[in-house]
Amino acid sequence: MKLRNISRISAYAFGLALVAAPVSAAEFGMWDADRDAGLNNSEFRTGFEKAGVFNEWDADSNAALTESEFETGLGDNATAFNTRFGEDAFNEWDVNNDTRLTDSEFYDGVYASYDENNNNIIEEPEFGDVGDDMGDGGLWDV
Ligand SMILES: [Ca+2]
Ligand SMILES: [Ca+2]
Ligand SMILES: [Ca+2]
Ligand SMILES: [Ca+2]
Repeated sequence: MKLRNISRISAYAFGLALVAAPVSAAEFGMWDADRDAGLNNSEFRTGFEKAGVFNEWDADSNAALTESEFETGLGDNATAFNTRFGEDAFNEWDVNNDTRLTDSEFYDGVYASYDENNNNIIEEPEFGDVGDDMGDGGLWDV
């Protein structure tokens, strides 16, 4: 009886270990193409584009996101998104104020938001949030 309980507990612990294993879709080292321990805008964009968020959200495939496409894309993640990027991210990222986000406006906006110390490089600690948001069930899990 006692033995059986122990084996059940270790099976449970083993299951937890599997669940707790990192499921991040994003690896800093793989994104940092020139290995200078920071991600510049183009390294970030190359890595981030693989998630396919912009194209997925761009429902009519006209290479621009309207606010409605943006909100539909966010769906249930709107609250988490607003916590991370602020409630007015769409308008802040729309640099030319034409009420549409091009892919560059979108990627630049996301990039600048993760670059918390505003030095135009995403360092590994800043990248932690990117990894979280790109993992299963994260903001960018499309
Ligand atoms: Ca780099
Ligand atoms: Ca569109
Ligand atoms: Ca725009
Ligand atoms: Ca930075």
